Amino acid sequence: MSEYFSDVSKIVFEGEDSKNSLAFRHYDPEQEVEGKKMKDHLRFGAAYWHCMRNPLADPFGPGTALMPWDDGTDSVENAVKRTHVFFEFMEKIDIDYYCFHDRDIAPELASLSESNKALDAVVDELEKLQGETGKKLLWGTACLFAHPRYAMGAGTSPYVDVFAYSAAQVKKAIEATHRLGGEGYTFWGGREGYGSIINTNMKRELDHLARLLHMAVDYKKEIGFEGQFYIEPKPKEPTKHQYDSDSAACLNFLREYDLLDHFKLNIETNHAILAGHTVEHELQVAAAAGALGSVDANAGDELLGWDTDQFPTNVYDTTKVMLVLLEMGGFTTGGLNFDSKRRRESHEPIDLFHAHVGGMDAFARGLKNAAAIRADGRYENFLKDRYSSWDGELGSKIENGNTSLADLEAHALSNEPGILPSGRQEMLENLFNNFI
Ligand code: XLS
Ligand code: NI
Ligand code: NI
Repeated sequence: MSEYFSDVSKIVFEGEDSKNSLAFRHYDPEQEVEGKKMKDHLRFGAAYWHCMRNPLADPFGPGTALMPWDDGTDSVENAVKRTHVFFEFMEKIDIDYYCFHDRDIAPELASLSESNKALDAVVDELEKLQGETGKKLLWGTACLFAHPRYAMGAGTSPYVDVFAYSAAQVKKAIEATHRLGGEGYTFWGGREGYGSIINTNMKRELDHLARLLHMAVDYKKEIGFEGQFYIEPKPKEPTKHQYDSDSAACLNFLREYDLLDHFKLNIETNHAILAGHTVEHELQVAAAAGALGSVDANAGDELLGWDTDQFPTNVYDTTKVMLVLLEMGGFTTGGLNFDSKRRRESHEPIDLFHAHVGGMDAFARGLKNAAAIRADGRYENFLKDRYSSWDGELGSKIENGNTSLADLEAHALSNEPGILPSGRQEMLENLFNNFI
């Protein structure tokens, strides 16, 4: 394998006492937690778009990222070269999975058929590299938001030719994902929403989006693709409103259009914050519906109101995420994909390593903390106890749908609630802190 990162050797676990900034202090891939290896709990993924294609521009200035391997052209040769850089990166950072959009890995050329041909050529190379290294595709997706044709949406465009073009791109991206043995395929509706409701037929746009997803489900069956379909909620940006705004809105959409059996959710931390939720709220809503599939691991900045896609470093947050995941029994097809980018000031290639080392260590600590909280049992017991009145005869009758309002009136007349036990929020917060 060629050496594009010649100043970095393979990152290894050195333990908490290590002073080496390019070593893991907590992420020990083979260490077992709750009877499973850390790497199998966490299933880290690297995002092709942020690692290889993000120039680190912001609204006030162009990109700063140094990418000495990239000649800046739209040639297939350049695209193929990037795959080698990316695989060297994954080898050295010790990440097993990756995710891509069709247009990250291969250029968009003058016509759809040329773009398809370019995509095929790059997928050939990725297939080879996966075979040589054992790296795997967590999920693929189509970029239905960057090109000006998608300025008004893709599956929700007012224009039928745009809808058809997006369907063609989805078809091809599912094929590419299938060829690469992808464990999933994500639909993130980057512009499936509106800038203003004044020029929008919301009902018609939602009907169309559901049509697109139904066709994708049909096509998946037709070609025998067994990967999991995901929808990734996000409330806004750059739209004023996106239809897949949060977990609850996605689940409602999937139910309304009879798609719930075919989709799970891919939850992103920064999107949860934009929706006015915490990530653990979004995860719990998805998990309660049996629809928590995968996680785009990142962090937002409380003082900035947009999707800053920062690397996760807050151990408190990663602990909460890992608690939900452990409660759920862990990932099946999903993983923790770093949908995260370096700051514009962190423009050197080596910053890619620092960023991922930090994210991986933060999640390894989150995993260990969450397992310790579960082993301790006090938190779980408190919750169990808090709801224990529901475990009695009346509670079970209500939960099983065997009571009427009149029954409950009869009960209430002779059982008025007295002073309730405390919710003990502060005590529980203190308890949680003991494990951080
Ligand atoms: C952007 C989204 C995007 C999806 C994949 O905000 O997070 O990166 O994860 O299309
Ligand atoms: Ni994302
Ligand atoms: Ni995002």
